[in-house]
Amino acid sequence: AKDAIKILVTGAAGQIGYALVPMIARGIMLGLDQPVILHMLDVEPAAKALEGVKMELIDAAFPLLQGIIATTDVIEACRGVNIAVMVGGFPCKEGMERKDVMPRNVPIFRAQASALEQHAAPDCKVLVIANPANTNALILKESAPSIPAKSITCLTRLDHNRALSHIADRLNVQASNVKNVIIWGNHSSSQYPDAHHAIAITSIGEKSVKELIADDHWLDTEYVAFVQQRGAAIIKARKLSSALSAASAACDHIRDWVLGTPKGTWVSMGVYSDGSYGIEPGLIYSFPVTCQKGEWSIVQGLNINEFSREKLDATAKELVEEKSLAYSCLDN
Ligand code: NAX
Repeated sequence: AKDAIKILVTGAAGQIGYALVPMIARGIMLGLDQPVILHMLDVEPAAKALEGVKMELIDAAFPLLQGIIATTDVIEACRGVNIAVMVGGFPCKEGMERKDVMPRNVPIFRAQASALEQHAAPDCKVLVIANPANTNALILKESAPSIPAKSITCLTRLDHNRALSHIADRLNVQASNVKNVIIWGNHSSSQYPDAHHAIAITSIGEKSVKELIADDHWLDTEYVAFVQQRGAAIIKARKLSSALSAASAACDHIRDWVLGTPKGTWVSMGVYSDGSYGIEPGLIYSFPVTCQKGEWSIVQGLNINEFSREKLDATAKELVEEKSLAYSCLDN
């Protein structure tokens, strides 16, 4: 039998945490033959609720779940973890802007970064979900210099999955028959959902989505806006932000990263920019990536037209602004 993998979920008493931990315990993240040990972290005011989540996990008698740690101690939470899913943070309440939450999140991510650096497994893979996800991931990276940049990512897979589903809906096919959309840039409304390179599997084989839809105007306008604003639409409908879809996307992200992407398929991940596609190095930016043997690499050589170029640069510009805002909080 395989050794158990230790998975940290921060903010585990929250909405996403509540949807995510049972998925992990059921083997949706790492496979039905992979035992797991859950490390759940939350803050003191949520300690009781966290204990309740632990009780439910026990009651579910998950065959793959070999252990549960529920704690408010960040060091205990990080000890020996192989995977860290960072969901907890200071929430952006109504009327607040990024510049208001950044000073709250910077110290959280700094502290958690050093706990991971000192106590997690050396090859620990980190996924940041808490918003502003890209910039929180960057703070984590900057605050933990011994963790390789390749090990720190942020979640744009939910946006990616939304982008797949919306094409599938338009073409009247299953989402699993669409692939290779791209989310470029920031997990914010400046992101660029790009279907110019997407492919759909139809009864006559693989076809370009651009060809099948034959409406570039729709792809460049309504489609982009739909995906960008989907998160807001969920909040309007549920009075709460996306949780089950975010948890499911987190499982997709980690599964593909650890077990590899299928041949001929790429996915979107927020990763440390190396300058690919002219994006300033040193930003956590969402790119199309393939994964193999536990490592992601940015898909190279895609043709970027003038329209897309502008969108790629606009979302990069927003990330540069967030970065300088975050750095100004670091100095204090
Ligand atoms: P909730 O407010 O339900 O849960 C957050 C949990 O984090 C709470 O239990 C809170 O006590 C805990 N927490 C706060 N500070 C902490 C700290 N320092 N250490 C550990 N735990 C801490 O929010 P939820 O709906 O679960 O969303 C969590 C985060 O995900 C938010 O920042 C949200 O904006 C972000 N999202 C990101 C998405 C993405 O695609 N990247 C999509 C979904 C979601 O909006």
